[in-house]
Amino acid sequence: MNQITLEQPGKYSRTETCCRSCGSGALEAFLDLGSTPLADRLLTEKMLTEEELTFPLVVAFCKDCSLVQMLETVSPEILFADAYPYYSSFSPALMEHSRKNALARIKDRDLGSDSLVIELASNDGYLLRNYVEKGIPVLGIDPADGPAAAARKVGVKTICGFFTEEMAADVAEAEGQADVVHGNNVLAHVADTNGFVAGIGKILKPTGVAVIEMPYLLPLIEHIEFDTIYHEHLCYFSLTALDKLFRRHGLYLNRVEELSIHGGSLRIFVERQENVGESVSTMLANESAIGLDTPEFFAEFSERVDGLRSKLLALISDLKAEGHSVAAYGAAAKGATMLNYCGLDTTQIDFVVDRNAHKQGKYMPGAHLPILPPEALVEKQPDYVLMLAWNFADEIIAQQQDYLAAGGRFIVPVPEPRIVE
Ligand code: JHZ
Repeated sequence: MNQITLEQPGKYSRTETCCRSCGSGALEAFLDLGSTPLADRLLTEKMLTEEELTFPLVVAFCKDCSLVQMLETVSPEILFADAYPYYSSFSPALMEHSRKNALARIKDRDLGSDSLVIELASNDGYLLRNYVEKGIPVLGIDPADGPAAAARKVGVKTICGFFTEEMAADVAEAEGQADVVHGNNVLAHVADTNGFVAGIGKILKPTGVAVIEMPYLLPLIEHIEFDTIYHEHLCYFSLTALDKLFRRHGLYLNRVEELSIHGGSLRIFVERQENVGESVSTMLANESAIGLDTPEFFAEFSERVDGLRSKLLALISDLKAEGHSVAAYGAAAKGATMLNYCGLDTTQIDFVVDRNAHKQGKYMPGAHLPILPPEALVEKQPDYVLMLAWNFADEIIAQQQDYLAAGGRFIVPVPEPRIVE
């Protein structure tokens, strides 16, 4: 694993002064969540005694192109290489969502054995395996070796590396251009936003389509999903900001769908010819009407985040004062932001459970909660469980009927803390 030591602060991050998309200097910071450890850098027992290096979590709005963005860029080698613990295949709901996505594209685009589907950030092959099953050639690209190895095991040809404009030219030459390019929850993660988008243009056939998903800024703000803010997420996209970004590279957002996954996401359909459909023009008009493209829209967000924290801390402190025990569900990256921003640790919360075997046996960054398998909920029967993976709350609550039947309760923290019995 890459070692981050306190002797080397500054070596692994830089603070941006210009917009990641348009290069303007007109950035206005509107949220400061303090300085936190890296959300997916889970700790081994040995690392618990070492001091953790933290990085600022400050978010700004670009007054020129409307892009909401993180000011700090942590080196991708540190964020995504060795020991990256996120494996997409642990969520049945995400698997189903991805299967439907692949089947729809096969139909829409009439894909067959002479087509090519490329996925950027293909993780453990959770999406491309659906094309492989239908005999459609695929290529996955992902920088994390653990998930890339898992993808190969399920028959997904995978290049382990960071997708860049240079890699795009090599891939197009060696493999040909793609009929469909997928990129789910990756655009916000890349430090060279423009290079990545230019690369998509290079690997896409003239008649091809890029189908890209990312969390949507509007529900993040409306539902106070502040915990989805962490160092891996450099951009928080509105359709307005996306449209400007892709147009700069001769690519057009012709269609958009709103999805409920990850607390509210967008799926954009990008092509090399301009043919903007009603779904896009309507959403752009709505963003402009509500002011999502103005700094005023974000003016009270920081206070609302503080308000959520106060309510959650008051609830947990009352429960503890009444003698109740509290655990948590989901060693999610967003869980790290929730715990660390709220200052919750092992003094209030005994442990966290997670189905991902790669996370079990480790500890949450900053908060140091031990990560146990989900069976620990029924074994230990804590009185309350803080739902850190609230985006999968319905699915998880359905799985935890035995815990609930024995008197257990969940605390769902966003958009405001509520108890589910
Ligand atoms: P989950 C992820 O963020 C990863 P995270 C990434 N940073 C990204 O961009 C966003 O999504 C969009 C577990 N779980 O996916 C699995 C169960 O244990 O919301 C995960 O560890 N049982 C690339 O990490 C965690 O919960 C279950 O039944 O914030 C959920 O993490 C289910 C459904 C999940 O995201």
